[in-house]
Amino acid sequence: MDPVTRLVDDVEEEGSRNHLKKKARTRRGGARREAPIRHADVGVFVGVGVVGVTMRATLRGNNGGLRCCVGVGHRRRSVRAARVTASADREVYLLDYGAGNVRSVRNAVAALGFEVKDVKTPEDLSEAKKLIFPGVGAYGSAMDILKERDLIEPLKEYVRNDKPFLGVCLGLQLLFDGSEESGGVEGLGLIPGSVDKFRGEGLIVPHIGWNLVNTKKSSGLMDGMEGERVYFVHSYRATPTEANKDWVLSTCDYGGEFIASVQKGNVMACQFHPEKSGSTGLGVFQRFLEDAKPTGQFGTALPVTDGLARRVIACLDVRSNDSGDLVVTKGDSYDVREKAEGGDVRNLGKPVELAGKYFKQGADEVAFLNITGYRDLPLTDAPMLEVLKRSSETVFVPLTVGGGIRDFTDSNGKSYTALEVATAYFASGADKVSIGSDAVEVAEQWYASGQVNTGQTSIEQISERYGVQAVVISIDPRRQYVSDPSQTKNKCIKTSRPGPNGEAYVWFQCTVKGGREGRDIGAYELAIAMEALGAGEILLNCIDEDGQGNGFDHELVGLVSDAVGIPVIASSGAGCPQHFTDVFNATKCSAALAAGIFHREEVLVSEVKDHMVNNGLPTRV
Ligand code: 1PR
Repeated sequence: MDPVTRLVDDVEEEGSRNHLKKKARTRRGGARREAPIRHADVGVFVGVGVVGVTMRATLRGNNGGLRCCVGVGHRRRSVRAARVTASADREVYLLDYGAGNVRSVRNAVAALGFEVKDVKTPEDLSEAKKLIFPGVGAYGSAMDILKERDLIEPLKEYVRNDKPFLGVCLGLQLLFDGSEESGGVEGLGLIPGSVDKFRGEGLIVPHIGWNLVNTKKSSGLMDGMEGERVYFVHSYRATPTEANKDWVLSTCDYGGEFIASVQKGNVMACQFHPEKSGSTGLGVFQRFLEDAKPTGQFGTALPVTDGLARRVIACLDVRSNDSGDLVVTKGDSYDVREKAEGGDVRNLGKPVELAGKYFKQGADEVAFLNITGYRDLPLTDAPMLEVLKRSSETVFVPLTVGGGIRDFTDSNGKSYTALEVATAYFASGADKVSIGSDAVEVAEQWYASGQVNTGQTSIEQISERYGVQAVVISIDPRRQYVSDPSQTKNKCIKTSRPGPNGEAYVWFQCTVKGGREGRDIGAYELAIAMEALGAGEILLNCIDEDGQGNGFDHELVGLVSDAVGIPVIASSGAGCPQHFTDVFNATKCSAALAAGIFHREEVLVSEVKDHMVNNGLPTRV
């Protein structure tokens, strides 16, 4: 059977809960359920069934070409695909130079029925008939690693020989003459032009999220993608010029036009991440792998200036319950135990299963927070790593993981750095790591030492190695009321919800260890320090609103999103779809996150998206 049609999964209507609750069946037949993951017996679960793949990828005739129908959950997409060569070689080489999450690329390629072979030596490149170069991390370190491995000349030769090549993200940027990143670095020099930082008054950088592209010419890679959003995450970009115009395949608009993909002959590259762009992105990989030919049908350039979708993120707070199973839990103001005395940790489901469910419902990202990570060492917390590995097999949108990312010394006196912990998470399938308690400690020291960047903090080290876009700061603030701003050194605002004694002002106190300890630093001050140290995004929780369903705290979200130029994710308090549109309209936040309403199935992610579309917000559907 054709490997693509093998991937087909019937997604069927089920029950009264409508078009959205679908039953997944794997290609082997029966539904596969997630086994409990325990700390004691991790190894048992390696290779055990995972949540059913529900990609729909069928090929049908269409005007002499083929029509590729790729769908996820209820959001079936029917896109005109380029002609596909049935006899394409089923092997592809991957140039993984060990920086960042390449697991998802491997998983996407495998899901499409191709075998991945690794480029380890320059000789491998001469063997390769098809090559994917998924560049992740910072430009400077990528070029350094390629140089150390003697891969620069063989790579240039491969491209000059017009052999099938697909670069992804940094894999596109490295083709250019050089980059402003890492203090100015020379690239492979195969495409004229330099890669520069996004700039613009009020522009939020990094450019993170789902944006629209304007295709400039027909190609096997991108024909049929008009109107589809793809996932970008980057701070630097190449722009179209007279010198590189014969390379430009598509552009995107974010503070001005930049290059979204290039193609000349068999050499192609995308600034966006196909492996993180759901079914649309898998279609891109599929067309590259299957040697798709241009159809002549491609998207007309739309005058899109606000194409970047507001993101909807599903969050899974994960911890062990009293029986040792790793479960998704959910608190009320961070209390995750049932109300009865001696109550158990609330168990709202299994992490891999729920992540798969939210992907199918259309979540733009999924976040896992290991809420007891502050007291465990994630490097020995294999279940969490296993959750990531298994989720990344079926969830083709970005995964963030947080909890316990800090320097750590174990009971044997062995020390681990936060960078090592983050590296383990990236290697297991995380695209971003989120840092909570450690960020507070770092910010306190940063202010105490006169706001000097030492290069030694977890935030600096991880963003230096993996890029700023990979570092999220999770803030756990609690409202503190004062009757006069002089009563605190932290940034206060006048509040529309006065305190218990009628206090008219509020500041948002940072906490550590899951809200157990308050510190004398506000969310505003923390966010500013983190941006200065190289964080790429703020995940802004709110202990007061967590689990309450009363809506996001607009005062908090407004304060922080006005203070920084990096994306802010509003979190805590969502109770209905309107709360999402409210926070997007009232503040500059780039994304909104919810947990409880999704876990309890009170609201589906897709219902939030529908509401956003109906209210005119740029939305990925
Ligand atoms: O401090 O680096 O080890 O990271 C620990 C991480 O775990 C932090 O990101 C911290 O936010 C999180 N965390 C710690 N304790 C809890 C808890 O709930 N007891 N959960 C916790 C954070 C908040 C959100 C939640 C939203 C949306 N949970 O993630 O999902 O509030 O909920 P809602 O839509 O139901 O209102 P470190």
